[in-house]
Amino acid sequence: MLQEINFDGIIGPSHNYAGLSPGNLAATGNAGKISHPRAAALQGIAKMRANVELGLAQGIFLPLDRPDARWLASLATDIATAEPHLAAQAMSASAMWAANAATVSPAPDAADGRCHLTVANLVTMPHRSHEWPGTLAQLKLAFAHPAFAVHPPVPAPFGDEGAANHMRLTPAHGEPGVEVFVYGVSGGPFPARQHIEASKAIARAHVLDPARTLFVEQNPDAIAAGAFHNDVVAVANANVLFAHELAFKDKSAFYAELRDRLPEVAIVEVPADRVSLADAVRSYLFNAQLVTLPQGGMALILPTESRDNPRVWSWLEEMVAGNGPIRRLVPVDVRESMSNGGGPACLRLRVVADPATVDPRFLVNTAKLDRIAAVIAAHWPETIEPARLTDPALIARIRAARRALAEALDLVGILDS
Ligand code: SUG
Repeated sequence: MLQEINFDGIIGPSHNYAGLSPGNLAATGNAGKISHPRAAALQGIAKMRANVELGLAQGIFLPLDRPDARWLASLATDIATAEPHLAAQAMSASAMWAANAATVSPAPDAADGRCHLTVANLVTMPHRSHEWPGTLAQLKLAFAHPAFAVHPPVPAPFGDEGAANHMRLTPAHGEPGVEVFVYGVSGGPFPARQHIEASKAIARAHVLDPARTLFVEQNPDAIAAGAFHNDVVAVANANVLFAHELAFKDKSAFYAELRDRLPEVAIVEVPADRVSLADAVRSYLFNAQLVTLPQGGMALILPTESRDNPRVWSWLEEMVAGNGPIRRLVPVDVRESMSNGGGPACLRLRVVADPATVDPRFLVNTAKLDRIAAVIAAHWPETIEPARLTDPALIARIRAARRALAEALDLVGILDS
């Protein structure tokens, strides 16, 4: 049976704050701080465990090999001699944000009845531009079953940041849906990372029905306010769209098209006079996992930063007290990831599929999460100080930690990718 599976990126042992993403205000604001990779990864595991306990299907992706020696070699350097900015880009644990791993179109939307995944090229940010080969290797392994079609990245220079700029609305996960690709237009103070050419190429590759595929421009004001991905200002699940009033450039046209394609759509909009764009970006209330609970009703799995913001929390409490589709708020602590601009939704990639068709090594239950947590507790560095980022002892530890995890999960085959 088709169901939604959330694949979280396990937060890698090189997690650090290098301030690599202009336009991502948390990341640039926290540049140079000491990071806590072990606590970070355990926060990610706790989020997954809580979701499993809610009855949701859960999967994982492994951290990539860092430093990325192959990428540095392609730049004719290595970690011992690279200039500091290249060294930091090679060390990034940014693959943890699995919402940027790929764009996924579930089988009911595709003309050939397969679930399509296109790995994101992430070309806009140098530190993320070398993620895709390692990510693609894992996607090919996890989704090797003929029920899936795994595609290579869209070529540069067309920027693609994956599912973070893609929403699917549908009466039910297993039924055909409307796929919404949100793109940005360059010209503002920060880069527009998702290009319409990339989104259209993906829609073609995924053999989507043009009548049920929408291309919607993100509001340039939202990008300028720090919404470097659409999932910082909007999230969809089943027939519900939860969005900030200022998320889209022409929201009336978008909402009208959506209502035309999916009359049962429920749009829950947060007004700008209750929650400003600045508060939305600071609190990440939209970077929530909007999930359908097995017992019915929807929950928002959101960062504790949303609860800590009185304007955001009071709006959310009013919302769940009303008669809308979202019935429950579940705050989770992912502070280490949040400090780099990655909330609960950034950390996961949604795949609608029959779990029996997924390589079981990429699926988890609480017992397996306990095993992963034990590996993290034993091997992940406790802290990383920016000045020590390329310390050979630290690098050896980071590599050994990833190897220990791959061994524990019977996935040593991915170590070289
Ligand atoms: O691409 N941060 C990531 C955060 C990605 C969040 N994902 C979604 N919104 N789906 C980014 O900006 C910061 C790394 C650093 O600065 O060290 C970083 O890459």
